[in-house]
Formats: sequence, structure tokens, C-alpha cells
Amino acid sequence: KEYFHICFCVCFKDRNFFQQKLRSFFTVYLLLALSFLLIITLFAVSLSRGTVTSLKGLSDFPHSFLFPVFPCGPGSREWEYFDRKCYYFSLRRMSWHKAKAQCEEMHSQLAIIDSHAKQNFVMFRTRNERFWIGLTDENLEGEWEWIDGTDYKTTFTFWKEGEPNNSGSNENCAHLWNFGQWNDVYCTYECYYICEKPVPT
Ligand SMILES: *[C@@H]1O[C@H](CO)[C@@H](O)[C@H](O)[C@H]1NC(C)=O
Ligand SMILES: [Ca+2]
Ligand SMILES: [Ca+2]
Repeated sequence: KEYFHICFCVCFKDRNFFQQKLRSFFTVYLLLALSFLLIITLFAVSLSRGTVTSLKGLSDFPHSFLFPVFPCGPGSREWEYFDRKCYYFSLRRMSWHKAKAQCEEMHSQLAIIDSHAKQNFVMFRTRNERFWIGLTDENLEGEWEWIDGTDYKTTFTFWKEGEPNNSGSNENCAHLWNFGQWNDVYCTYECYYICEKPVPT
């Protein structure tokens, strides 16, 4: 009888202790859940009031803190920056006129190569592949013209030796060829193209 009594007491005390511990755990979890809810609510409120604008407005700040990372705009990573201009190197091949239209659709123009520095930049980037540039003699045979009106006769050129040769009397559009050197070819030839545009403001 004595033995039973002791056991009962010990067991009872144990159970009490266990229940107390459970209760304190429950309190901690409850507090955690409440603070989590509070944070979610605060975030939702600030979102609806527009104080957390940086999440959706990254592209609104091309000239502020993001400029050094994305000078051509964070929304257009396929454009590469060089010397205050942005360049696009196409992944698709098409005729000169289609390429010209494609650039215009992207608010740009076929590239004008008017300096050695620029030639170096595109040359490195095009890696021996053929790319259209904004140079043509379609209007008058032998009278080459840059599409933006840059004066051809007084500016930089980089023709391959023996080019432009107007082969078959039908080569009126210029592209970059081996080692980035220029060649005239028939305008319906399909190759890649380079567009350029000013840095977005
Ligand atoms: C003329 O240019 C074309 C490329 O447009 C080239 O294939 C051809 O060999 C050139 N002809 C001469 C005689 O250099
Ligand atoms: Ca020609
Ligand atoms: Ca040629």
C-alpha cells in the first residue's frame, strides 16, 4: 500500500511537469505564429500603399543606382554597352532590308562604324561571323552611304582588300566578314546584323 502511494505521487508529479512544459511550448509557437501574421499583414499593407515600389519599378531607374550595372536598361540585357551607345548582335539571319526594319522595330538602326575603336568592339564581338551594318550603295552604284547620313567619304572605313568589288554587278549592301573586315554582297543574302541605339534616358 505504501509502495503504491509513493508511485502514484511520483507519477502524478511527472505528468504535471510534462503538461507545464507542453503549455510553455504552445505559448512560444502561438507567439511565433502571431508575429508571422503581423509581418505578413504589414507587408501587404505597405505593398498596397505603394511604399515597396522597388520590386516592380526596377526598370524605372536606368540612370540612378542601377546605371553602372545595366547602362542599356535592366529590361534589355541582350543590348551591350560601348562608348555611350547600346548594341544588339542578332541571333537570327535575314536580308539587309529585313535586318534594317528589325532594328527600326527595336527603336534602333543598323550599326554605323565610324571609328577604329568601334570597329575593334564589333570585330571582337562578331567573331568572324557575318553581320550586316548600315552601309549601302543601292541608290547609286559605287556611292556608299551610311544610313544615318554620316559622310562616307570623310570617315573611317575597313574594307577587306579588293572590296567593295560589286561582284556580278549586284553587291550593294555591306557586312562584316572574316576578321571583321567589310565586304559588299547582294542585299538579299541572309546574315546576322548589328543594331545600335543611344543609351536610354
Ligand atoms: C568579290 O566579292 C565576293 C564576296 O562579296 C567574293 O566572293 C569574290 O571572290 C570577290 N571577287 C574578287 C574577284 O575578288
Ligand atoms: Ca554595289
Ligand atoms: Ca564583294
